[in-house]
Amino acid sequence: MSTIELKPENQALLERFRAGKKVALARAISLVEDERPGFQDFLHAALETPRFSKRIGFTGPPGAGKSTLVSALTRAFRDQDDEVAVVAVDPTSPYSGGALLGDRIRMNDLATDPGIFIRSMATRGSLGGLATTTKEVLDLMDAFGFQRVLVETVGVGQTELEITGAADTVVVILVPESGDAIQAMKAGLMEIADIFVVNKSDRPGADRLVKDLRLALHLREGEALKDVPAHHGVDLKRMGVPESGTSQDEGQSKGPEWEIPVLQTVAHSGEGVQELLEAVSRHRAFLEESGLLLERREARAAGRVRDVVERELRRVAWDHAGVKGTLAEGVAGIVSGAETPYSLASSILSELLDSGTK
Ligand SMILES: Nc1nc2c(ncn2[C@@H]2O[C@H](COP(=O)(O)OP(=O)(O)OP(=O)(O)O)[C@@H](O)[C@H]2O)c(=O)[nH]1
Ligand SMILES: [Mg+2]
Repeated sequence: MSTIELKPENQALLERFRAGKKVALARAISLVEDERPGFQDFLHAALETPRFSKRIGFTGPPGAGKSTLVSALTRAFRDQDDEVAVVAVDPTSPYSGGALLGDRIRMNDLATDPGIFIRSMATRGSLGGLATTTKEVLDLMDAFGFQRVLVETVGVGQTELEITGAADTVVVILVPESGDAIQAMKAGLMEIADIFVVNKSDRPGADRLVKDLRLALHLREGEALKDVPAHHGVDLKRMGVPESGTSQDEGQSKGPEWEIPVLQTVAHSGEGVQELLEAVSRHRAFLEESGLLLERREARAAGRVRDVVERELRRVAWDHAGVKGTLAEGVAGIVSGAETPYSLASSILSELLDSGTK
């Protein structure tokens, strides 16, 4: 791996970052968020020695109690002496472009503990999706050496599904008000949840939702098995053999299985938090024993590479002087009918490919 020489100020920052200075971490995050000169080199240097936090993602509808639950878990992890980073990812408001929610304030009581680092960030780019920058910030948290990184994202439709790519364990938080299990199924939450939590279990309807979810999970499992041929299309979450483990499965190792638990919590009183903590540990053990942890890390790495390549391609394309000219000159032709967006795009692509990538 090539060692890149950093700008002197970034080198100094890297040294303080490696020495575990929280101020340096905060600076490094700004460097990355603002995409300041040399930020990619900085990330390269910071990630050269791989380090992995135990990452847990929390997603669910607005107001489900995600932050309250994350706070409670953070306290529990601190009791085990783990250093914890919390990243709260807010959706970009289509109206103001700013962060909608002030999680930092709600988590204030944790902010004085030096073993806790809290960062709120607004997503940029696609609504609710995890921006490349967010993933880079999470990588920085790993590199800094936190034992735990907790990521909170607001589920606002399909877009929360990206949390699977960023976390080892995904906790989906639902509340009695958030609708029934069918809705959860439709929203794709069954596919991403490693653990379901029904929070606000002090409210009516919680038991019902728990029952529905358990039933839906069982049905889904039944459906999945019915369609699964012996060696293909096996749900990765389940890694390996169907429950019945018939003789058709010879040749396939009988790996451990994960049954998605449905837990109940009352986040603000701490009820159920211990059970959640245990479920998270069990899932961790499962990830390690099944080999799924490695698989998820590799999938995440592939995604990160794609992100970086795409960002660079975009930059190279739109910074290219020739391309700028072709675009500026060509648009009038589209309006007049001499060109179409496709013919102009094709000229631009030829221009880029002919000139290499610089
Ligand atoms: N009754 C009840 N209220 C709760 C529970 N957990 C959280 N709350 C309250 O629900 C409100 C929202 O809690 P948050 O933790 O901010 O929820 P969130 O999911 O992080 O919200 P956003 O980040 O805004 O989407 C707060 O007023 C909490 O005190 C619970 O178990 N029962
Ligand atoms: Mg929140």
